[in-house]
Amino acid sequence: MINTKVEEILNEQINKEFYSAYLYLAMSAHFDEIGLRGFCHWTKVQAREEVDHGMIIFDYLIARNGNINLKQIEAPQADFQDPLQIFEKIYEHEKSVTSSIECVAYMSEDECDMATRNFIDWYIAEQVEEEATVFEIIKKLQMFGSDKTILYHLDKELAQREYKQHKYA
Ligand code: OFO
Repeated sequence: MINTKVEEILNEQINKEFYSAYLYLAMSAHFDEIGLRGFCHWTKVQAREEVDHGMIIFDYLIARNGNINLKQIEAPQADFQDPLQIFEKIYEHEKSVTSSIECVAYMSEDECDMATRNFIDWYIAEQVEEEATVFEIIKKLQMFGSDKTILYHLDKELAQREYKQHKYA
């Protein structure tokens, strides 16, 4: 049986991961509208990964005989601007998710739940990767975003992203 405080923070984290999926889907729809198909694809793949992140915690809680307490998912914003502003928003969002994952790590340690402390390490590494990937795209957009030809090529590059399902083993 899992510690109740840890159970609660993991349920909150499931909600945050599904909210992330909603946010990326809203962005994907915007990119579709403005004809940036590669950006649309990239954010849609990210949305699928976020659903995986939520599901991994869901499966982990069940494996630990914890209670699932699904909360309401907030609606994401629907009005977006140019790709650079959107990716800056993504970066801020991912930094906040990193902080909440770190809170899960702290709480697991505080409550001497070493299984969850070990489990959450995968998320800590994942956040480092996500922040780095997003920051890389921001740098490209900052340097070349106003050049439509380069934006076109960046759109082609983002269209190459492949979805790989993340699972709780
Ligand atoms: Fe789940 O990694 Fe982004 O939010």
